[in-house]
Amino acid sequence: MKKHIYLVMGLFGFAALFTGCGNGNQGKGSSGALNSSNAEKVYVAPGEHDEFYAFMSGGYSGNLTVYGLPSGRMFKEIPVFSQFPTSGYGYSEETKPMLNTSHGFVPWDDSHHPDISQTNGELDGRWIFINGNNTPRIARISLTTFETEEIIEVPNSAGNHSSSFVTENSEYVVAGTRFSVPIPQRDMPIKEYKGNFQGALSFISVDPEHGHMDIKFQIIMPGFNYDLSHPGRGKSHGWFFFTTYNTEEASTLQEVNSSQNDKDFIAAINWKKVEEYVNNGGGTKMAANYAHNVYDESTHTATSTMKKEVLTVNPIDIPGAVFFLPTPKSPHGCDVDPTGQYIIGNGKLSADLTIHSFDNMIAAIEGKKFDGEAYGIPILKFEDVLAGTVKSGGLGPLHTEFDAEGNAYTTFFISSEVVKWKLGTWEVIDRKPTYYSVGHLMIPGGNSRKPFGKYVVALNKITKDRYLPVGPEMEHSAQIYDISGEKMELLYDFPTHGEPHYAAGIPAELLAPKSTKFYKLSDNKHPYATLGAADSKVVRDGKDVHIYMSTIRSHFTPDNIEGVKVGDKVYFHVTNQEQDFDVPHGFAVIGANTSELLVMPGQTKTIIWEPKKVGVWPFYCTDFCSALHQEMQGYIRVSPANSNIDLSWSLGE
Ligand code: RUQ
Ligand code: CUA
Repeated sequence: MKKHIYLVMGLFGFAALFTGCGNGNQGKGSSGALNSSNAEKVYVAPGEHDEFYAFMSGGYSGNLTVYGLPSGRMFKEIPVFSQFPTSGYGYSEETKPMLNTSHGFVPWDDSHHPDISQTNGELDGRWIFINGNNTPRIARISLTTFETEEIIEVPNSAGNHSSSFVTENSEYVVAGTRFSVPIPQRDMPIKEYKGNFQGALSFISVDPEHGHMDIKFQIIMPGFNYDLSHPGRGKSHGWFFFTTYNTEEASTLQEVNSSQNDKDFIAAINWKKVEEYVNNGGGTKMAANYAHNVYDESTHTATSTMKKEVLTVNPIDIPGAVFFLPTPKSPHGCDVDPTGQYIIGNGKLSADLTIHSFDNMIAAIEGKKFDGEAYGIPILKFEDVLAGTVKSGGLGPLHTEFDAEGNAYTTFFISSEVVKWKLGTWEVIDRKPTYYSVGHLMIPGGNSRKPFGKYVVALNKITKDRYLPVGPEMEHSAQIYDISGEKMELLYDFPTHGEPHYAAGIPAELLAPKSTKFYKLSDNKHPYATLGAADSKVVRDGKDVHIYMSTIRSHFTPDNIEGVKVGDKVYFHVTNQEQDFDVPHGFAVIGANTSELLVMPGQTKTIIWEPKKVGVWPFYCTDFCSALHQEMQGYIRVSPANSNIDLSWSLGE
């Protein structure tokens, strides 16, 4: 035990060395002032477009941000798991259901790993998935509208971290639990964790046409922590690999107690076998309660449905479906190379990288060469599955990505560097410092069969002196390196929003041409849509007042409304009549307790306003839409609760 404490302390002491003050000089010293050719490599001239899109997870912001590479310019924040005042997402009546869960309305989450849908192991640019880590959920975002279209909650899960990675033809998006829990949840002593808590690995099917998600099955695994995962590809398509830690099943002081075992496991799951088993009627239906939220583009409205059942499977009921590969020192990243042959486990507390061979694994399974079992799951022999070890010389390896030339790039958190090494020979080719404490990294297409190479982006956890200080917290810092040559070259730093845990990059030409410009008004099926100014009206239904409002440059119809009373609940249903690219209108009314709206062309959005004071109150457009934007305004008169003023409104005649 003591030895382990010293090891941990030693590592963090070393970390302090690398992340301590004084690093400013190191930064300037080793990268040098950017030479002009480096500057040219990231310079995208005014009006020119970037070569790649980069989707950065927002971490504790709960969202997803879109950047251009190589410029590092941020284009958009896509709200996913968190309310977003900028557009009214999660505030408007149409989008509130997106944040519904079995715990009620959850307006925030911690988003982690974005992954783009694939066909034949290559990025197809249809959707991007991302996981909510805190209240376990998986979201699907359209890469034509860049809007969140669907969120499914994951029951029996907690700390949804080894997620959301897609199989080679987007058959499944996979979600694994980081924290094991009692399944089903129940009241029990925490110290009875060992042998009683379990970890669910969820396989969520993706409808090939519309992308709709459904939990096909959950594998109920032993009570370890399932940290990260990646699908097999090519020859290993049909398998999925998960790193585990805390195979000790410690429930207290994990920092020490879950670092006891010399090796934890990579769990190898033959999901095709499990799929066959459940298709033949295998598995047990378990009562559950989880939300499935779907946004309908034609009504511009989300609905939330509670699902009541999930299909669970016990891995020991399916011989040949699940195996454990011993992997040193609490592995974090679990990455599979583009050929599908190598499975890389990065032991956080190790200096070396462990690379397993898929062929060796299959041979060992066929030869039944097991080294015991854990809860009935066969453990393969480390030596039998090992393909090689990278003697990196770095400390704290986390994540690995790949280029198209047979090279791998691994981040080292503690020694703050990216190390480039060769698959098959395991030799280190190059290493470059990062500023500082890099977590994930991303190469466009770098976790598919077809990496695009060219750049690697390091997603650093600590920023410190890289930018002008802005108080105690700095935005995280990404760094882009040119990887087209033998040696990596640092090109540029740029800030990212929230804490990017992973990112996904894709050539711009695969997305830009199909990006939605506006929604067709004639396709708008919203029940409160106002399809022309002449349809504008105000309707009272008891204390509810529905305002069917249309907007077009530069007026609201109706613009003046009377007959509303204190105690009413006023619904502003705002339809944007524009049929042109990039002309949203905003809507804000004084004293609104939710937010404003930002309504895209052809769209209808609703906010509720509950006036508490008598008076004449203005509303206006918040988005500077035309030269007469400032004139885009109106008034709503609020009379005492007992007044008998009739509803009336003006249509600008
Ligand atoms: S984690 S810094 Cu959430 Cu992906 Cu490894
Ligand atoms: Cu519409 Cu400003």
